[in-house]
Amino acid sequence: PGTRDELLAKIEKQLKPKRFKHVQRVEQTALRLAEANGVDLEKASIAGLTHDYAKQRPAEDFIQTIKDYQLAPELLNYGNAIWHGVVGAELIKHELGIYDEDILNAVRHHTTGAAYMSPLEQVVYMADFIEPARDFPGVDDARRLTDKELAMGVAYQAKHTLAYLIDNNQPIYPKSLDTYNAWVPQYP
Ligand code: DGI
Ligand code: FE
Ligand code: FE
Ligand code: FE
Repeated sequence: PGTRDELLAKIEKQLKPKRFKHVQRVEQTALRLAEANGVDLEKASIAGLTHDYAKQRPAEDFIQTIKDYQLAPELLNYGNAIWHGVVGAELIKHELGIYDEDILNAVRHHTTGAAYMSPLEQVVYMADFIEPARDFPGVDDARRLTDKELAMGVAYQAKHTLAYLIDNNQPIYPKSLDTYNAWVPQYP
């Protein structure tokens, strides 16, 4: 992995300035939520910085990676929105040498969530949703709930995202539905 500066330089090379600023804000927000929830700060930092590492890669890179690492073929039915986390984690592992499965799972699940999410995964999922530049109807409710109880923030995002996707006639990745079922009835 090398030093933090080396990691930052590799991430910066992959991202346009706007996206690079976003991942730095997600890191800061993840650190704050990690501190409040007893989560490992170094893992929160690395997961926050790397979560969108693959966001600007061409579709061919993801398709090749799905084949190379024999990931679920159903992934081919989706696109960048799903690939950059799930498939991006493999690129992070092999290009950045980050083998920590806690960090990789936080990247894998940052877009869709999952039925089971470790506290680190919850922190990164929420940090991406509420980082200071996020501005959408409901973001302040999401911030307030997340500060009150991390799991309530997770439930809020799961419901909000599913409603948004349905409203926009988007395909639902099954894991997004799993997240809704696992979290929303439990933290209404
Ligand atoms: O990468 P970011 O923009 O920081 O945020 P993200 O990774 O959380 O979300 C990327 C996009 O993924 C966002 O526009 C919502 C979309 N998305 C989340 N769940 C699903 C999804 N898109 C589809 N088609 N299906 C899903 O289940
Ligand atoms: Fe993302
Ligand atoms: Fe997100
Ligand atoms: Fe993000």
